Amino acid sequence: MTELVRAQAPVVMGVLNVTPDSFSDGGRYADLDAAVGHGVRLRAAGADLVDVGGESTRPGADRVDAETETARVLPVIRELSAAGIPVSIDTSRARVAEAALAAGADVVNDVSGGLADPDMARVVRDAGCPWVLMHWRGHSREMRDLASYGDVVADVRTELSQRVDEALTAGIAAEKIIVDPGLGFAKTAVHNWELSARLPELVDLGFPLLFGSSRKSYLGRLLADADGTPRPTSGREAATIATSVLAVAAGAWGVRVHDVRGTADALAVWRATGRPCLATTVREGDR
Ligand code: PMM
Repeated sequence: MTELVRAQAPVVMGVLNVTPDSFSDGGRYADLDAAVGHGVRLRAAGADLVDVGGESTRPGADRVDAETETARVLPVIRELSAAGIPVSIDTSRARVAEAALAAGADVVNDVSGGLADPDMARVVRDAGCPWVLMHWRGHSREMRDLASYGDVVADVRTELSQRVDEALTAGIAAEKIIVDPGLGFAKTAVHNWELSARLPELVDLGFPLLFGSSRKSYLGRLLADADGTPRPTSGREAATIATSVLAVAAGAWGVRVHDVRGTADALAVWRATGRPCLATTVREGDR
C-alpha cells in the first residue's frame, strides 16, 4: 500500500457506505451481497481503493455504537479483500479500524484525523498502514456549530499540520500519511469553495492530499433551481467530476467519489492532455 501512497497518477477512492442513512447512498448497500457487488463494480470501473464505511458522517447524523459499525463493515471487507480489492476503512474508532485491518483492510481513512479516538495512532502504527488524516472539528451532531474560521484555508492548514505532527510524534512514518481538507465537515459552502480555490496552499504541506467533494450539499446548492431548491444528490455527478478534476489539476493526490466511472474517465482525459498545470500561462503567440 505504500506504493499506492507514492503513486504519481491520481488515485481514485470509490465510496461504499454500508449504512442505512448516508446522505447519498444510505440504505442501498445494507445487504452483504449488494455491498460486495457494488465494491466489485467500483473496482472494475477504475477505483484504486474501495472505501468501506459503517457509520454515516452526514451533518446531524446520530452515532451508532462500535459493535454495529463493526458488524456492518467486517463481512464486506473480508469478501472484497479476499477478491484482491484494496480496501480502506472509513472510521474514526480505533477498535473498528483494528478489526477492519485484521479482516484485510489496507488503509485507515479517519475523518477525525486521529482526534476522535486517542488509540487510533497506536492501531495505525502497529499495522504500519497508510492513514488518511482528514480535517475535522467535531462529530456530526455538533459540526455545523463549529464552522467558524478567520481564514479557512490558513486555519485548516494549521489544524491539519497539528494532526500530522501528532501522528509523527506517535511514531507514524511520514510516508504513510495522507491529508484531506474535509469538505463539508464543519464547513459552509463558502468554506468549501475557498478551500477548493486555494488547494495548492494545502498541497504545499508536502503530503499526498485526498479531496472528497462527491455529491456534497454545496454542489447541490450551486446547482439549485430558480426557486432555490438544491439539486438532489442524483444530479450532482457532473459537478463532482468537475471539482475532482480541478482538484487533481491543482495538485491533489487522489479523489474520493461515489461514481467512479465518470471521474476515472475524466481523469484519463486530463492525463491524455499532458497533465496541464494551473500555473501554465498561455501566451498570445501559442494560441
Ligand atoms: N466524506 C465523507 C465520508 N468520509 N473521508 C474522507 N477522507 N474525506 C471526505 O471528504 C469524506 C470521508 C462523507 O461523504 P459520504 O457520506 O458520501 O461517505
